[in-house]
Amino acid sequence: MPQSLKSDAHEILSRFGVTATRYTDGSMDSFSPVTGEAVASVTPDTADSTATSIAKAHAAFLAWRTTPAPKRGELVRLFGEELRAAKDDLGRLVSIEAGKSPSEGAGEVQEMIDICDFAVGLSRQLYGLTIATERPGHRMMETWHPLGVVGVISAFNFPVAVWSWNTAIALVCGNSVVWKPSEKTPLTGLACQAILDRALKRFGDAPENLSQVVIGAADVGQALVDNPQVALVSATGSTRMGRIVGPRVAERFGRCILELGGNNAGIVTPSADLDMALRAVAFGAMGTAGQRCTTTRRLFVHADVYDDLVPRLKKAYASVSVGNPLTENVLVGPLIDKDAFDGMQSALSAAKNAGGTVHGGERLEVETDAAFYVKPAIVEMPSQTGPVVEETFAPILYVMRYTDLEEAIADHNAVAAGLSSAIFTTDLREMEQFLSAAGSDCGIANVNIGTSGAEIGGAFGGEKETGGGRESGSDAWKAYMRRATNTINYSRELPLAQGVVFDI
Ligand code: UN1
Repeated sequence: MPQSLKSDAHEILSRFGVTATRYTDGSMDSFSPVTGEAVASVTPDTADSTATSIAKAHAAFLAWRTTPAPKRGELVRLFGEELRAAKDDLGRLVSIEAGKSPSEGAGEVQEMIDICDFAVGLSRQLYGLTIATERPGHRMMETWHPLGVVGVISAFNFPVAVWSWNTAIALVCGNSVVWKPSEKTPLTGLACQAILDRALKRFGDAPENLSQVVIGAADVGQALVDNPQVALVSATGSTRMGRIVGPRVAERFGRCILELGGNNAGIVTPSADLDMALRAVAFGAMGTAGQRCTTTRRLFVHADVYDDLVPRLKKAYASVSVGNPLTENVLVGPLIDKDAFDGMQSALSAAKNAGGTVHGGERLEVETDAAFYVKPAIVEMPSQTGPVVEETFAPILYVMRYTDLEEAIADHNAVAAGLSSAIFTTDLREMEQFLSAAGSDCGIANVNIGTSGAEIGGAFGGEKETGGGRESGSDAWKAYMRRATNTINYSRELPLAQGVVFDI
C-alpha cells in the first residue's frame, strides 16, 4: 500500500507537469501520515537560493504593479479555472500529504476556488475614500498601491488553501509572492505552483517569477523573514513560530500578518438546540483529527443540559470512524506525525493529573506502526486548569460545566489565544451578550455553528496570541497594499491646515 500512495502522488505531480527530479532526487523526505511512508524526496532551497528567488520576485513586482488591477484579476480568474480542472487531483494530493478525508481535501481546494472568485471581483474594487478637507479649493483622497514582495509561510494542516488566500489577494493587489510551504507538505506546494504556472502561461504577458515556491525548513523561512525586500510576511503556524517571526520582521519595519494558535471554545446554553450543538461540536472538535487552528478544544456546557448533551457526545466519540482517510466512510484520519501523537498523550496525562476524566485518546493500529491514528479524546474537567489553557494540536475536547453565562464568558476569554468561538443558544439575550463588546474576545464569534469551517468571504484571524492578522475576505486586502493620502490644491491660494499663518 505505501507503494501505491507513492506512485499515486507521483502520477498526480507528473500530470501537473512538475519535473520528476524535483520530488525524486532530493535530500528531504516527504512522508504521508496515512501510512507513515516516504512518498517523495524533495530538494530543499538554501538561504542563498531563497535570496535569489526574492530578488527575482522583486523584479516581477516592479513590472506587475503597473499592470491595471482588473487585468491582474484576469490572471486570478484563469487560476480559478485551472483549480476547478485540478480539483480532484489536488484534493487527493492533500489527502495523501496531510491525511485529510477526500471530502476535506476537496473542500480545501474549493476554498482556493472561492478566494479566486472573490479576488477577481476585488480587482475592480480596490477603493480608496474621498475625504472632506478643511481647506477651500482642495480635494483629499486616498489611493491604494501595490506593496511589494509578499512572503507566505504556511502550515501542514491547510497546505494549499492558506497559500491561495494570500496569493489570490496579493496578485490582484499588484504584488509578487514567494511561498515557503510547511516542510511536512512540500508536494502540494510544488503542485500549486504548477497549477498557477498553467494560468500564467494562458495569461501570456505576466512578468516571470511572479509567484515562486521555496522548499525547506526554518532556515529558508528565516531567509524570507529577514529579507528587507519582502514587504509583507504572512505567516501561519504556531504561536512559538510567531514569537520569532513577529519581532524579526518588526525590527526591519516590515509588515506581518500572523495567524497563530487557537484555543477555541463553544458555550452550550440551556436554550440550545442540542441536536445541532452535538453535530457542530463533533465536527469542530474531531474533524481533520483536531488539526485545524479553528478546532473546538474547549466546551462550556450549562449544568441544566450537561447530562443530556455530554453522554451523547461521548457516544459520538466512541463510535466515530477513525482510519485511512482514503477509504470509504472514514471521518477521522491520522495525526501528522509522532510528535503530534506524543503531544496529545502528554496533554492527556496532564489533564488526568489536573483531575480530568479522559474518554478515548488511545492509539489505534491502522495501516503501519509508522502512522499515528488515535481515538479522539473527550475529557471532562472540573475546571479550566492544566493543559486546558494550552493549545494541543490534536483531537482533545475539554468539557466543563457552568451555571452563570457571565462567568462562562470570562473563562472562555481566559486563555492566551483568541481565534474562533461559538455559542449555541436560541435566546436572543444570550446571543447578543456573547457577540457584544463584553462577549467573546475572538476574531471569529459564531452563533449556532461550530468554531471551524470559516468561509473565505469574511476576514479570517484572531486576537491576542493568535497574532492579530486578518486574511482572506472583507477588507483584509488592505494589508497587502500601501495607502497614500493625497491632497490636491486646485485653488490659487495656499491656505495652511489648522489655520497656521506663515507669510513670507
Ligand atoms: C487553519 O486551520 O489554519 O475555518 C485554517 C476553517 C478553515 C480555515 C482553517 N476555513 O476551518
